Amino acid sequence: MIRLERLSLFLVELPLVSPFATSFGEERAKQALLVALTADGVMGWGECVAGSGPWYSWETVETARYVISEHIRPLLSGHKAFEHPCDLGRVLAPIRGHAMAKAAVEAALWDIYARLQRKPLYQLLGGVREAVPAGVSVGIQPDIPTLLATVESFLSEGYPRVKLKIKPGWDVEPVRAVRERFPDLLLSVDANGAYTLEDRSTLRELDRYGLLMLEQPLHFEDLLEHAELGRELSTPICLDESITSARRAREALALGACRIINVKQGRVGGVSEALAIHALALERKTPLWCGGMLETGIGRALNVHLATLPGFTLPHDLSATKRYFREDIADPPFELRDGHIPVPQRPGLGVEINWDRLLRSCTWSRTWKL
Ligand code: OSB
Ligand code: MG
Repeated sequence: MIRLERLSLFLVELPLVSPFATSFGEERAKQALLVALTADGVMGWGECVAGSGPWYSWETVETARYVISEHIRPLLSGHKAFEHPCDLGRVLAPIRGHAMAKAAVEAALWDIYARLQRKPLYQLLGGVREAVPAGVSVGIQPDIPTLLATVESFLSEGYPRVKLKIKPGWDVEPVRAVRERFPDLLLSVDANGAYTLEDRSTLRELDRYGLLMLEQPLHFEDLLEHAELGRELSTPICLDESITSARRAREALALGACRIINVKQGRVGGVSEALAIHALALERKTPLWCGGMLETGIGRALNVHLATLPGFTLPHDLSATKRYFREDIADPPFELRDGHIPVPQRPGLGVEINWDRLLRSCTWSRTWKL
């Protein structure tokens, strides 16, 4: 039994080593809300994937801070003891939506659960690998020569798969240039919902470059138009933003809206919901991979553990720590080994908070007794 004693929130800001540009904007720093839960003297950590503004999702660090402080905290106070992290879903059920806020709390509970059993988290999740295939997500670049140089340098580090962010006006040209220069590269693209069915001729042109997948080409809430587009393309469509729960994943597969799913535990409301999507994907033989949200070492560790499950069969958006930050708030940093990220083997998430760096990058924090 896990008996919760305290809840802490930390808002941190870490500079990114290089700006990250997508179809919805550019980020120069990573803002993250971290959750710490204490139980039986053990501290467990979770990272909320909500961003500084409502661009990728309607949730933000501020909405998550509000929902956790004002709505999740009282529910935790009223139900302090947990048999298993999967029990949290029922306790938080009165709160509709706010998947990222809920997921961050659930993540901290998983960390405690595994630490109390002195086991690395992936073993308790049913993971089957000790290293997961890495991948790198390359933001929109100022020009093609810069893009080629960026891709080249990631390949020299050993990344086995490259994903290019695209948007109208930055699509066919960059994809053609990268494909001509690197004919055998595992290459995919991610539009973050920047296109409509009126752009189908552009999207059809992308079909000629042997892409692994086309990620979230259309509106973040859409399933029907993705199904229609999918019938016109040979490149598989992968959904990211549109898959907000296992229920949505079931609908998407029933409609034929995607052939691949990008799993982000934060976007779907937590690890238990991600496990439900995993079970569905195994049953439906739908390949999964683990997406990323430029997480700090806390969130990245959770993603690495989740990516060890048998249904996660494609390279992930999991890169080495130094691709994101000069100094992370958790140790040790993640490194690339033969194109893979080794899975932490110590108990729980298997990374430890570096309190010096956490407090240096912290802009706000608060602790409550539960
Ligand atoms: O759409 O996958 C995305 C980062 C922030 C928000 C959305 C996305 C991304 C990435 C980065 O592509 C993946 C990573 O963490 O390396
Ligand atoms: Mg994406």
